[in-house]
Amino acid sequence: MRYIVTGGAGFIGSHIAEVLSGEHEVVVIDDLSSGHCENLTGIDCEFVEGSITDLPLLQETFAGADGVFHQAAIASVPRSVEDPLATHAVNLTGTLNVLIAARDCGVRKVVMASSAAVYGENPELPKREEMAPDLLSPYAAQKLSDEHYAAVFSRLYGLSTVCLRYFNVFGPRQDPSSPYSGVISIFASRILNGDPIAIHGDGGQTRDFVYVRDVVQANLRAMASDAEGVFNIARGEQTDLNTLARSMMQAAGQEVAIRYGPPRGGDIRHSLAEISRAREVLGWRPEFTIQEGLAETMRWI
Ligand code: UD2
Repeated sequence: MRYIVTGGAGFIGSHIAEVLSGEHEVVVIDDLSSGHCENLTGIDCEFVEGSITDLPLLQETFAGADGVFHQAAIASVPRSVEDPLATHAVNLTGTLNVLIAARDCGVRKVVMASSAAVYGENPELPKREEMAPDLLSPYAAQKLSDEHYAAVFSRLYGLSTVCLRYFNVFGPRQDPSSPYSGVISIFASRILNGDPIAIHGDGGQTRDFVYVRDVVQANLRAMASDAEGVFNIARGEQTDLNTLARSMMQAAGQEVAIRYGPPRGGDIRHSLAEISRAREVLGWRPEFTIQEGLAETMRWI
C-alpha cells in the first residue's frame, strides 16, 4: 500500500510513518514548521517538504495513494487564540485541501487528528463522542469544523473518513523545548536535568494521558476498518498533575522541587474520555500503561 502522512516529521506523524514503513510505501509531507527531519532518521520514506496549504502540491503528492493519515496542524490552543487567521489557514483550510486532494486522487480513506479540545468546559465526565461540543478557542472551532467537513466529504463524495479525538498524547519526539509541548515532555526534561518543575494551579487538575504508540495503533485500526465518524483516543484514566509529577520523579530516580503558580488561563480542570466506541467499533485498546510510556519517554530524553 502507499500511504501519505501529513505532518509526518512531527511528533505523532513520525511514529505513524515509522510503523508503516516496515510494510508499506510511505510518503511524508511536512513544512517543518514544528516538525524536524531528525524525527525521520532511520525511517524508510519519501519526504516532501511542503505545506497542506498548497493544494496543487497535495494533488500531486496524493496520486496513487491508498490512504492518508492527516496529522499536520498548528496543534496549539494558545497559538490559535493569538492568531486565529493563521491557524485557520493551516488547521481548517489545510484540512479542506487534504480532503479535496484525497477525493480528487481517489484515495480510499483519510484518518485525521482531531482533539479533545472540542469538549471544552463541558463538566460531564467521561467525555462521550455524542456530547455537545463546548468551543473555547479557535483551535477547538477549527478541529470541530474539520470533523464536519470530513463527514460531509464522506456523504457527498464517498471518501471514507475517521476523526480521532486525541486526548493528552505523550511520548518520545514530543519536543520538550517547544512552548506548546505537553506537560509530560516538559516535566521529563526538567526532572532529568535536575531542574525544578512548575505546576500551574494546585496540581489537582486531571488529564487522560495516552502513549503515542497506542495512538499509532488507533490510526492503523481506523485505516483498516470500514468504520467512519469520530472516536475518542485516550486511556480512559484520569491522572492528576501532583500524582504525575511524583511518578515521574520516581521513574527517573530523581527528586526536584515543585513550584506552584497561578492556574494557566484557559485551562480546563478535569479531562477523562469514554473510549468504548474505539474499543467496540475499531477493536482498539490502549496497551501501554502510563508507567511504561513514561519510562520510554524518559529513555528518549
Ligand atoms: C491538551 C492538548 C491541546 C488541546 C487541549 C484540549 C497537548 C500537549 N495539548 O492541552 O492541544 O487538545 O488538550 O483540552 O496534549 N502544566 C503545568 N506545568 C507545565 C506544563 C503544563 O502545570 O510546565 C499543566 C497545564 O496547566 C495543564 C496540564 O498541565 O493543566 C496539561 O497541560 P498540557 O499543555 O500538557 O495539555 P492541555 O491539556 O492543556
